Amino acid sequence: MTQSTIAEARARVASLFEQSTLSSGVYAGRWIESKGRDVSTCISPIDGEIIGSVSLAHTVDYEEVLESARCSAQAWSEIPAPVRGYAVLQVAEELERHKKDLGLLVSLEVGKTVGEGQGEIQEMIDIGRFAAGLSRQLYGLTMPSERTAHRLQEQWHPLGPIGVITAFNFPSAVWSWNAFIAAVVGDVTIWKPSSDAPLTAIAVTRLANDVLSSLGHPPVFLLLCGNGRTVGERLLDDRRLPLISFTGSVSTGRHVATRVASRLGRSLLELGGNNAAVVSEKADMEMGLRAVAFGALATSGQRCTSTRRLIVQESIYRVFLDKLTRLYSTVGVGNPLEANVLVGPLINRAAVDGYLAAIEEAQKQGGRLLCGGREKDITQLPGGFYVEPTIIEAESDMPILQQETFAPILYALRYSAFDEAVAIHNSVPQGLSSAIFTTDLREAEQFLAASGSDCGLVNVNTGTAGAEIGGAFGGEKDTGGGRESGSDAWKAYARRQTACVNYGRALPLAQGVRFDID
Ligand code: UN1
Repeated sequence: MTQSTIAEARARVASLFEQSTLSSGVYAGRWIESKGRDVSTCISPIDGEIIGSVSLAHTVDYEEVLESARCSAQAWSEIPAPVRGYAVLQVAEELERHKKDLGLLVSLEVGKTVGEGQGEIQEMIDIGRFAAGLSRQLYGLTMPSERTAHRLQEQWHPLGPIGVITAFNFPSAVWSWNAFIAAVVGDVTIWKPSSDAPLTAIAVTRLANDVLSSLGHPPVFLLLCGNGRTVGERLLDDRRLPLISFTGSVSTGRHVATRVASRLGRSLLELGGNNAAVVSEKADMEMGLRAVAFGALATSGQRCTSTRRLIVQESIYRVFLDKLTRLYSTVGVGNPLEANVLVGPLINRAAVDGYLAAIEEAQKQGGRLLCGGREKDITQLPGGFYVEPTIIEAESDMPILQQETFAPILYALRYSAFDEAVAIHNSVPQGLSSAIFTTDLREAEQFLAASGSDCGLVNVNTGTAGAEIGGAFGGEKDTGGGRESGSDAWKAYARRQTACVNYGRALPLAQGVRFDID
């Protein structure tokens, strides 16, 4: 069963690649040949087996990608935005045609369940459709001028080529949040995917540019697989890229922000979350249980939006934790390609080590293990990276609570008064996503108020993970302040220009200043 699902998935995704063995990881408007390039081997976290290999960018390839981006940016910016939007829509439709295979590729490459792999592709399709609509709505404001016969108006121009650096956990969706929105604005994206997920990036890049080329457009979705130290650092320092979008850890994000700022470039950061769900005694408990389980366990706790802290009112604490622990014991952990499995592997060995270290540290600090806590051996998949979903009873002053561990570890805390719940909730350096479960309008509104949750995303009676693309996505504090995806996040990819036109015959000056030369 296990082996056959994996073999079946591997056979299906093979159709997404031109070659079954070595794929080029660099697209500069043409796929750069692999000869003489370093090669990276791709391992599936499901069974530790090799699923492909990818050639990485050489120094000369970097320059070719940048040059291609410059040419494309020129041509693409001259195409009307609604025409660009139509092209992005066609890319979305193509992704939909390949949704099943692409989703399986995501599952094979990063270990998502089949449903989550498909969801990842759906997220790209959704943002593509959103971007197409947006392409007719890149509105600039018109302001009344204080001067006679003057027009004052803002317009939004493309930035040109931009860099997008993504993480393994959303190996294509987060790229599309950036790339599709940037494309309708008129930018060209140079994508550096995670070294743990280049195959998904290659497959998506191929499909997207083939669609553009069939419509007679230039390639605007360029790809640069390579390691962080060479390719990543060059992107950060490259003055030809006015914007670098980065998704990843807080510590790397700090480095990205500093480097990009030192050349006065802009960075768009989507860094760690350390998200909490508050469960009030007035919650719909069943709803809370399901949402907390999804938030903590989906993608094996490897989302920026994963629920890591659970803050429960003391009068229902014991009952809620008992029910949650029971729920955890029923959750299937193992091969994510199998139907009854909800928790797949972690991405690699280092992630398993990080999980084990965090649990040991939490226990040293006084945490009490309620369930899980160990690596999990799946007999048929000895090479996979599986761990047990874990709940640890904690105290709010334990230092480990300040830290994000990308694994299914949930720290349970209790509170007595509502204000205390909010204080515990806000007591971490990160500020991405938050949730409250309550049927009490006052509590819900207090959580939504300025003095409530300090995060970029706030949810009432739905969990911290699983945001829709229509809203702006991102967080405060150490999460980095960036906003991507929906709403008016498109403005980050554009150059705002304030235009003032005098259509009169006199030259009145602003603020009534006089400068009479004669
Ligand atoms: C991430 O983990 O970087 O809200 C993005 C969610 C997904 C996106 C997560 N739609 O969980």
